[in-house]
Order: sequence, then C-alpha cells, then structure tokens
Amino acid sequence: MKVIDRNDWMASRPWLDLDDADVAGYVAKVSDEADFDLESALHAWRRDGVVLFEDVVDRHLIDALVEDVAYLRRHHRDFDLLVEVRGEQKHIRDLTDEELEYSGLKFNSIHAISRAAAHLSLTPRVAVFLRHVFGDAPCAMQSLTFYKGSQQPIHIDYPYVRCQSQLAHLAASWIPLEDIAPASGPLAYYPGSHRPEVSDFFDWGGGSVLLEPDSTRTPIELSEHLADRMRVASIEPRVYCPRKGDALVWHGNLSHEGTAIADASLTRKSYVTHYTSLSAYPRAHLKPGAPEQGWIARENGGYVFEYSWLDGLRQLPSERLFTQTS
Ligand SMILES: O=C(O)CCC(=O)C(=O)O
Repeated sequence: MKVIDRNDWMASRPWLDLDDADVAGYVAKVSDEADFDLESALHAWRRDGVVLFEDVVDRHLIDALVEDVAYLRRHHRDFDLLVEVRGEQKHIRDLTDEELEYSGLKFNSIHAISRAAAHLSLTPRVAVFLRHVFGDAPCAMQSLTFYKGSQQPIHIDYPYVRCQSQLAHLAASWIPLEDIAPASGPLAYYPGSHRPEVSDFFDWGGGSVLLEPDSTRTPIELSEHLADRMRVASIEPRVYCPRKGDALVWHGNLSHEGTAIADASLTRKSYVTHYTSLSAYPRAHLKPGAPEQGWIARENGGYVFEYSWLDGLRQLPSERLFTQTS
C-alpha cells in the first residue's frame, strides 16, 4: 500500500494554507456572505491556526445537549454509542458507574443520537467560517463529547482523523458546554504551530505521516516531537478558559493538549467536532442519495451526515425539539 507522506499532506492543503493565498481578493468577492470580520478571521487562521469567537453559540442547543448527556449517563445501558475509556474503545452500555466518572472519557460521535449535538456542530459562525477556510461546504466527520478534562498530551489531529480524501482538509471546533474553570483541565493550544515549518512532519515509520496499525512509532513519541518543536520555535501554550456561548476553531495541524486537572471534583463539559470539506468527505461514509439526502443537519452551508453503517438508532431527548422543523 502507498505510504501517505508529507508531500501528500502538502499537496492537499486548502487554498487558505497556500503561501500565495490572496485573502483580500477572496474577501472582496464574498464580502456579503459573512456577518463578521471575515478578513481578520482568515488572517488569524493563517497566522495562528486558531480563531476564537465569543458569544456565538445557541445556549438552548447547549442546554439541550447537556440534558442529552445527563440522560445518556443515567440510561447508558439503553443506547448504542462507542466511547473511549483510557485509550480503549468500548460500548457505552458496557461501562461501569466508575468508568463513567473517569477523566478523559470520550463519547464518540454523539451527534448520531443527539440532534442538539448535530446542530451545535453547524453553529452559524463556525460553519460559515469553515466554508471560507475550505472553499467548500464543511462536513462534520466525527464528534467527541467530554464530561471532564482529557489531560491528553500535546498532539495534532491529522495522523488520527484521516478518513478524508484530502488529508489537509481538516479542522475542528471546541464548544464549551459550561463556563470552563482553570482547575478543570482546560484545553491549551500553541498558536502558529500549524505551519509545517514549525511542527515539521512526524515520521510514524517509513515516511508515513499517519498512525497506522503497523506504525513503528507511538503517540507518546509524536508528543515528544511536538513538545520539542514548540521549544525550538519558542511557542508557549495558551490555556483556553471560555464562557458558555464561546467557540474555538482550530487547524488540523495545530498542536493542542488537555491540561492537568487541578481539582478532580470539577466537570469540564465540552463538545468537539472534526470537519472536512464536502469534496474530501469519505464517500464510503455517505448513505445513497447524499448530499441531497442522508443528512441529520444541513444549515449555514454545512452538513452533518448520517453514517452509512448506522440506521434507526435510539435518539436522545433533544430529538423532540426538532421533529416539527426538519
Ligand atoms: O478537549 C481536550 O482536552 C482535547 C481535545 C482534543 O485534543 C481533540 O479533540 O483532538
């Protein structure tokens, strides 16, 4: 099988990542499509690989997702969802009460059973911004829901989130589901680390830039590589303690981490979506008739598709909020 290497990543970059991207010219052509300062946001993306938006997320949707998560935690034996517990994939129905409390517990793609989550993934400011970043419709590929801090060591996403046909068509949003306390193990990110000359390309073995089942190197070694690159570039982490209603969007090559939890009694409820563009969305994940059919949410220029392999899943309570409008 062909090794996916640094040239593949470079060749798949969206227009905004190219050295000669003409941001002012682009914005002049599309200026009526955004109700915020798009030009500044696109420049910030090129410079920092991360953009922060304040007070842009629908609080009713956040509350609905928080209620869905609380319901799921109470009734986890009745639902079909994969979760990651301390690096291991499990079905949520098999979790013990103790495991449900673990820090770093991730609910994978809750948007398949929570309509509130699916719509949060297409928060207007986030979806519109990413449409301009990709020059194409943003599509949610997967989501992660956290109840407590992840404490995940420094990493980048593309070696792991890599089903998209154009590898560098990758971005993520981080939406707090409550005000985030400094002692709860907030997210931290390294501004400017998305540039390949800063992060360099970690070689998982044989020139591959992706984690594969037969990779000879490990995620810990990736973290060491990135920590070293941050030291060389003198990039310090910025700790993100947003308020409910804020959102952060980051580049698929941006170094980030979950900081240490100082107070284990605190929650850190948060919702992450990883996006690619419509042109790069994995065709095998789409149901027949997509993109015209087979979606859960389609708004603000973006899509959340049903997964081709899932059907008729029991839905969480927020479904009732949408039954009359969709
Ligand atoms: O929220 C966190 O602590 C880390 C999230 C993360 O690293 C990711 O979703 O890629």
